[in-house]
Amino acid sequence: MELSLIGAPTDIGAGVAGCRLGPGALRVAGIGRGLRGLGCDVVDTGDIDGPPNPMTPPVDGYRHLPEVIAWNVALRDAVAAELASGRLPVVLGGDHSLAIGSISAVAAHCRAVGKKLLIIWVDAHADINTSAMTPTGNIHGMPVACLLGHGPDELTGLSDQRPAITHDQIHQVGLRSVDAGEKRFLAELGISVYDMRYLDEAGMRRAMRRVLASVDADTHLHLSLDLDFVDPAVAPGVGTPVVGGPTYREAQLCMEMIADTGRLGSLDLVEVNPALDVRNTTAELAVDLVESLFGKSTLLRVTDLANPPL
Ligand code: 4U7
Ligand code: MN
Ligand code: MN
Ligand code: MN
Repeated sequence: MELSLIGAPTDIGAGVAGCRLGPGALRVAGIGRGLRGLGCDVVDTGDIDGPPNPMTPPVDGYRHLPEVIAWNVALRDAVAAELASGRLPVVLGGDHSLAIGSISAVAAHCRAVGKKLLIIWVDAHADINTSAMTPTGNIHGMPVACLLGHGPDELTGLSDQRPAITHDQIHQVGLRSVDAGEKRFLAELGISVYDMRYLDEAGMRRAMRRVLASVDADTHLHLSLDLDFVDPAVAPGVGTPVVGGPTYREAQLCMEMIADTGRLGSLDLVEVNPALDVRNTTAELAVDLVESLFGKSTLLRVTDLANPPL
């Protein structure tokens, strides 16, 4: 597997500063070393550039819109370049607004090469706010809406077509903090959501079996991994922690089941905030999860997807 790490050191879309330090923390935690240890060919392309965070209040429902656009244009181009050279981009965020640029590039690439794109959005939040319903104006709470065509033209138009993706191309897993407007919008759009209530009752395994049911040889899986997905007792270094998340083991299972498909094509690692962390715990957790995602397992295990274990 040929991977390219792309650092995007910004918290331009977040409410709390600090995840601009995420790429460095992930490197210190050994993201490159861990993936090379699994036999991957890893190139660290360094960090992309963008404007500083002015920490100003929202204007017309958006905080830092011009700066968010600049970062996402740069990331879109960097991700597109790696995909074009046949490498799997691993975005080291940075806040989750970066998924707009990242997934816009992935969606265009999939259309160009004739692959089916499926996005797994793993998060405590739905990130489907618009400027009319956002409680904060923070654009890291809006990437899903933007990718589906609801948002400012400069962000909804970053792919080869608008909208970049359709509602049936995304599954959300781990949600437990969804704003009132988002609840209505999720239902209206018919988005597939496996929230914590579902995971409590049916389990991570059943959720992921359903998420991955349509995956075939022509599928490109994109994982957008917001570290606030994991319970804050395990992942304290995030700007918007929400109690009641998946355990370490449940998060690992989620990654392992994606790994078993062999169809992962691109990855966002976002919302790690080293300024709020305890001894780089959250970046180290992210590296752990990513190792599972790229095939680390306890035993030599061969999974027969046609005949899964009960
Ligand atoms: B993250 C929030 F209001 N919904 O829109 C908002 F609760 O990328 C939080 O998932 C968004 O971490 C969290 O600001 C964005 C808020
Ligand atoms: Mn989140
Ligand atoms: Mn977000
Ligand atoms: Mn998020």
